[in-house]
Amino acid sequence: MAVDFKITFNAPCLPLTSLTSTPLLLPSMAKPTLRHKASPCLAHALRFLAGSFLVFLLLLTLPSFFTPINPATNLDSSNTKFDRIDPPSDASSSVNSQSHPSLPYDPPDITFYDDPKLSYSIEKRIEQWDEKRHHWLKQHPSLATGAGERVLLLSASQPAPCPNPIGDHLLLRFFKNKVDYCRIHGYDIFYNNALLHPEMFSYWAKLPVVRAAMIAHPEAEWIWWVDSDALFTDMEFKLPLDRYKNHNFVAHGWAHLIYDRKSWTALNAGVFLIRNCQWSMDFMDVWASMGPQTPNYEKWGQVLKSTIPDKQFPESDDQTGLVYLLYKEKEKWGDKIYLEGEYYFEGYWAEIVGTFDNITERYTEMEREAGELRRRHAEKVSEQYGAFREKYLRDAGSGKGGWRRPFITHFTGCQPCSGDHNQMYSGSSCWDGMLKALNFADNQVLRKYGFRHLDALNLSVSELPYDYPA
Ligand SMILES: *[C@@H]1O[C@H](CO)[C@@H](O)[C@H](O)[C@H]1NC(C)=O
Ligand SMILES: *[C@@H]1O[C@H](CO)[C@@H](O)[C@H](O)[C@H]1NC(C)=O
Ligand SMILES: [Mn+2]
Repeated sequence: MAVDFKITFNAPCLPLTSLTSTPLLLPSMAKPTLRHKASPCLAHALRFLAGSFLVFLLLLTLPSFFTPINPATNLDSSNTKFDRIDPPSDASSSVNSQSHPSLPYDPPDITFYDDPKLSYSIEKRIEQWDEKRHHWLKQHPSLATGAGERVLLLSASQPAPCPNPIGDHLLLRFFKNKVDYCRIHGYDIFYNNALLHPEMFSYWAKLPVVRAAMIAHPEAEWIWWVDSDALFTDMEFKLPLDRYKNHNFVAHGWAHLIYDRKSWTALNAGVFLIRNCQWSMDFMDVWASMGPQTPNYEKWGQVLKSTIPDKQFPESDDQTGLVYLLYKEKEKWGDKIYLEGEYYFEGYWAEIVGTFDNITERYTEMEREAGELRRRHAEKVSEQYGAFREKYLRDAGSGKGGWRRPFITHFTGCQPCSGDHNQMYSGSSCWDGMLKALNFADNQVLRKYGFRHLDALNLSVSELPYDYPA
């Protein structure tokens, strides 16, 4: 037992899928003491369960209790045909258990949550996270199925109202876009607008959120950070998670720009995927140690500025910090970090916005020729139509120069909330660009509701004709 545990503990972070076959272990010596301490809680839980069971029995004996006011609903719930079209409750069918997890069920057994020493704060180290998480999953089998692929999307903005008069409206639309994407693909989303660490402001604020979300969501394998100023401009595209199975951190970037040029724009830290595992906890500890909450913040500013020559401002920032870690500690972190440069994992808006019109035209043309893409359908089955489209996109390329819809468009430098955009751009290019991107994305969503924006910059909509664009 102890030997087994040791092996698990020493193993590097691996995708959960490769770990589910091995027994899920927690230090067995920790259990009895915790269990002992928590026994009053257990008794309480049992009483509660017994109580619930009684109520349940009572309800079973009172069928009239269930009779809905609406007879149509009653018909539905007592219709035996309904049972037959339900997917079989096969444990190997992850789709089924993912869409019907026993959400409210938390067994009374002790988990890492019951450890009073566990802290959600980024300043407290967490250890043996892989074992803790796997042990929790073992106790929540309905959530363990499919956990290796599960993604939680995270985004955030400041706690106070935006200084830019249309800032909050823009953030609302950026947020709506993320909610749309998550609903279409069955992902959970957490939007934070509290500063979790008072000193970790601005671009540093995301690290405490990612850390807390990992603990709050042991059922999620990946935490996907997407900046508030980034939006999905291809609602169909799905992350190629399989490609990242041997990695724990994914960002848009190019290795040669890190190792040859030491450029702070060699990657972008505004969108990243991070695996929910101990490696990531350790990596974030190191990454966050360059932040404003540490006594070394100023020193790190100088170190980063002197190591990364094109860094533009003296304060230590998360993105340059990441480039620095890859450059200086490549052996330590590099082989678990995937720099995705093949598609717009996130893309620079100024390079993208001008391509929307041509892309729209190409897609419209494609749909004129392919009836299967024009067919109206329920939003829930959207992914199937995204998969249909792939064969028409074989020559579309991806990323710069291609005509596939860019996956994520990032309005770096535009600062929708503060309105304090980089002087490189005119305000109107930023605002028009955002409106264009938001409508471009929204049209892909509204279509499932039968409407579309006719104008790239106009909020009004009109109904889509049947068999559009025949
Ligand atoms: C859009 O397509 C037209 C016609 O094919 C082409 O001339 C133009 O350069 C394209 N614009 C962009 C931004 O790609
Ligand atoms: C948007 O389009 C509608 C309908 O075409 C029009 O009445 C309205 O004036 C437009 N709004 C703006 C701000 O251009
Ligand atoms: Mn950003």
